[in-house]
Amino acid sequence: MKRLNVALVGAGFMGKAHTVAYSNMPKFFWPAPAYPVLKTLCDIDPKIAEDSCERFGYEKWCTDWHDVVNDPEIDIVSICTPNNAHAPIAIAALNAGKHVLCEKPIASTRKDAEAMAAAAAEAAKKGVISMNAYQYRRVPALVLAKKFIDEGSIGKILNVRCTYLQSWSADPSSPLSWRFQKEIAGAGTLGDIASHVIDIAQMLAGDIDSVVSTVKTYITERPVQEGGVDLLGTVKLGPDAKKAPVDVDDENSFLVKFKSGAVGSIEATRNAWGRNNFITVELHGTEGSICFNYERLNELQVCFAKDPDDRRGFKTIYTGPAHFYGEVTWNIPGMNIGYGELKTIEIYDFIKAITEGKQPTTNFQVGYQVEKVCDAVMKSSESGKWEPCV
Ligand code: SOE
Repeated sequence: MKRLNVALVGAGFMGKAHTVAYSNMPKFFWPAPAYPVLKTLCDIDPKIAEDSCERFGYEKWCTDWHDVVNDPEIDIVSICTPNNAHAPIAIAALNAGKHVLCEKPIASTRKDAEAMAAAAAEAAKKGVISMNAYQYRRVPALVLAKKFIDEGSIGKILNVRCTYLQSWSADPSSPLSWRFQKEIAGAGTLGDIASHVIDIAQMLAGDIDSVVSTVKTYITERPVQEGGVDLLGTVKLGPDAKKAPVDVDDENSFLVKFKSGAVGSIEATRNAWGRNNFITVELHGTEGSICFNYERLNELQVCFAKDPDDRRGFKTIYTGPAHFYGEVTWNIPGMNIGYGELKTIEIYDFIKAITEGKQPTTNFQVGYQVEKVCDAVMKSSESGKWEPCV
């Protein structure tokens, strides 16, 4: 079996997720399209790099990403760094002929996103694959939703309502990690989580044409976390800690018009007590409706207009062996999948794209399209007007 050497850049939360997925992919998908070999782990902090190398099972570690990009042995670069490092690493890796899986949002600025999409388009001519980690569109229930839509089961889509609500930053004593700093993250909740539902909305209903938005920052300063490691609200700092300003959004809500003529709304916040990974999607069509909530990710609700008046209502389909990759994850109804399996499915699609030489559905052009919507959301929050996503 063909073997592909993987280099991971950034050993935080997402680095763990990518590693688990590379390791597990051949355990679920066998024969695998190719076997990922955990070759090099790179992190700017030498202690973290050495420790994570041992823990995750990579062969070696380094602290400078140029070393992996220049290493002829490396086939794949998985980028799990803060957002402002995505562009330099991804562009150098693509130019060096490495396949790149990059965490979302694609970049911290629109300019970087454009440059990454251009580098990916050039590299694609030589069979190099680019992918953005918009894994939620691969939840089997959402793949089923797309199947219903493509088959015409809910008719013409009229309205798409999406939310992504979390609570991990609702406590003002949660530290100021890079996710609250514009220079590093580019945006707050908008790039971090609204981007996921923008991707899902566009996958289901086609490209968004224009938006009108409101963007809010509720907690304008946070205690400074020495070392800057992103602990996603799992630590709280006391009142004596030095504070620094937050210059990104906590919450954004926007109305959207799709190119198809459908309309809808998207709302995202990380300050919603009681909501954890509350990705919801509700679509209304001329022939029915579809409803999804990630907190119950193995379920899809559907309602068909053609059902008799006294039977019409939402029914719940439990996803399992009969659905997207269900026969290879856990092939017994009701075993269910979670975040780990979802990232594994994403890695399978990535490795398959590499071996087949076909760009995946979440390639850098798609990541750039999401960025155009985010850019229009920020513009509209300042202009107070509908802004085109161009
Ligand atoms: C934090 O909001 C976060 O880790 C996001 O960065 C991820 O993209 C999301 O999947 C889970 O929450």
